[in-house]
Amino acid sequence: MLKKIHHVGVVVRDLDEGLKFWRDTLGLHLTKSETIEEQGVKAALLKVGDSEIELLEPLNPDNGVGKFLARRGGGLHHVCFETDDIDRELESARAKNIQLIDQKARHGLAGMICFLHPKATRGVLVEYAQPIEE
Ligand code: CMX
Repeated sequence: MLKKIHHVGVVVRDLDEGLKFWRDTLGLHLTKSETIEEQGVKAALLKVGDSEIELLEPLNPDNGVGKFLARRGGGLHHVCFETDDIDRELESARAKNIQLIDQKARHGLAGMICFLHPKATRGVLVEYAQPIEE
């Protein structure tokens, strides 16, 4: 079951510059920051109530996030729903013939994650995340 919006992804040109607004000006609390080579991004999660904002800086201009930045100049990138069973969620999406980006859940900043293709979701990139207890 999809439980809530876990985070909203926002693409920025420069993570530190992005933090100046989201953390320093708005006052959101930075909970995690990591370079995820496999996703080609530097990412940060900032808490707001029960949800988060995820900032993404592309590591190179040729990956999906890099092309998004070049084309749209940054801004809202994806919405992520939290689930307590990501494998079942993926199976359910597959059964509904929704085009998937990830055939299997993998590690991301928000835990185990997977993406549905924006072509199959009316133009909005959708992520599912199952947080990992730390
Ligand atoms: N929202 C909506 N549409 C998007 C999009 C987005 N965020 N990113 C790309 N698109 C659209 C493009 O506009 C383009 O549409 P048209 O064909 O109509 O022009 C199409 O998708 C293909 O875009 P592209 O620039 O050619 O980029 P790619 O196909 O190389 O990659 C995508 C697009 C979505 C498959 C890729 O970015 C991806 O796999 N994203 C998921 C992974 C990701 O974003 N990781 C970073 C987050 C890490 C984390 O949260 O942990």
